[in-house]
Amino acid sequence: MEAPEDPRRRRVGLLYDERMCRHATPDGESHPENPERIRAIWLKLESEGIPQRCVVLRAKEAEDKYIALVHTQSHIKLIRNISSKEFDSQRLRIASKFNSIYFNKGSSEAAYLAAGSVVEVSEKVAKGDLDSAIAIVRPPGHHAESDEAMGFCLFNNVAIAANFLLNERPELGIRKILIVDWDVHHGNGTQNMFYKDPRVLFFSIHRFDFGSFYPAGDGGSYCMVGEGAGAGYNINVPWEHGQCGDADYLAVWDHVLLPVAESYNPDIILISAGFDAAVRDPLGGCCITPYGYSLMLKKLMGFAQGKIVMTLEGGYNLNSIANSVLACAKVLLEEKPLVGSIEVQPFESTWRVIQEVRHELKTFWPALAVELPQNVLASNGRPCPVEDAHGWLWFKFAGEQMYK
Ligand code: X5A
Ligand code: ZN
Repeated sequence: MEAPEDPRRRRVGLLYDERMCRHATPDGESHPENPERIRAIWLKLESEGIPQRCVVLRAKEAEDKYIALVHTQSHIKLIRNISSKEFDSQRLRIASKFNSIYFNKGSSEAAYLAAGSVVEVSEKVAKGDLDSAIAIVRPPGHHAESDEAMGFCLFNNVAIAANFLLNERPELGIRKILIVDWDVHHGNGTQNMFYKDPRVLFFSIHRFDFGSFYPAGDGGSYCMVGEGAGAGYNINVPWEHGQCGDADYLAVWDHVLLPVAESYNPDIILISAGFDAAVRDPLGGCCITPYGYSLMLKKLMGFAQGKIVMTLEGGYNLNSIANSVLACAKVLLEEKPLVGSIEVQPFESTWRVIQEVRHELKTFWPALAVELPQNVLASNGRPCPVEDAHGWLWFKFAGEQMYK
């Protein structure tokens, strides 16, 4: 006889599907957004016995009518057809019209599976069939605009799922969605799709470097607070430089995100969980540790009755992303109390950014109106470990050029 299920045990959905590995560069050129990313994550979880403790799901293709909630017909048509034979000779030329995009024979299917997977797990979490879920998908989604593939993203997976819950499943009672985008890049596509929509509070924390970091421009600035009915429901936390790590992110959690989440009281949280702000990521230049990610996630579990869907976005160091997702899976499974410590203080620039964001948004969120106490602000910049081409770790201060 089977042991009765522990009623307190968390039901965590875990979605992975090898078919999403078929999206790859057309001639095998190396690329950071490659199939090994999701394989590495899955292998790591398997080696730690995580799938056995989760509800494992396979991917399902999204229906066009759900994709059409956020994308134009012409964009859907392009992604649907790009992998067909007739497009064989045109794929390279078409991809070159977009910013940081490649296509091959597997791209269409992978794009539909990624979007459909996030819809699927979001519906199950919204229903209560699952407490929370992790969707290990690619291609990623948060740069995709309604009529444009961009930044390795074809369909905006998380935006499609959010709109699906709001518009197609009103009976599930999801009226307010918090999207937390902790990918190191600004989630421009998601921001634009919900810019006037108060039913979605979009929060993105990203490297900005005064507008020079990808996707560059003014979109990721803290001045972008939403428009019309959506005013106050778009929050950007733009880092001035790289090297931000656990202490910086947690300071923003404590002094921006959590007070707002508390007032907003979301019905579900969707995380655009890129892991390219992880230590040793080749693109991000930040240094969040697996422990940092687990704390960031744990602090969000206090909202929306723990209804959380994590969706992979970027993240390009295979070891870093695998260990970070593992740490997050353990948090969702409520394995044991978190152990670890954060040795360093936030950068001075972090406090500056936090104060700017609070100032910009305090008319919408009274919890942000109080001045931060002086003792909280009194801290100094500190070095951050960075790896050189030979695998050596160096300590480098913000704004300092690495010795060559
Ligand atoms: C999803 C993601 C990054 C695109 C960088 C292009 N995209 N240079 O992390
Ligand atoms: Zn990214």
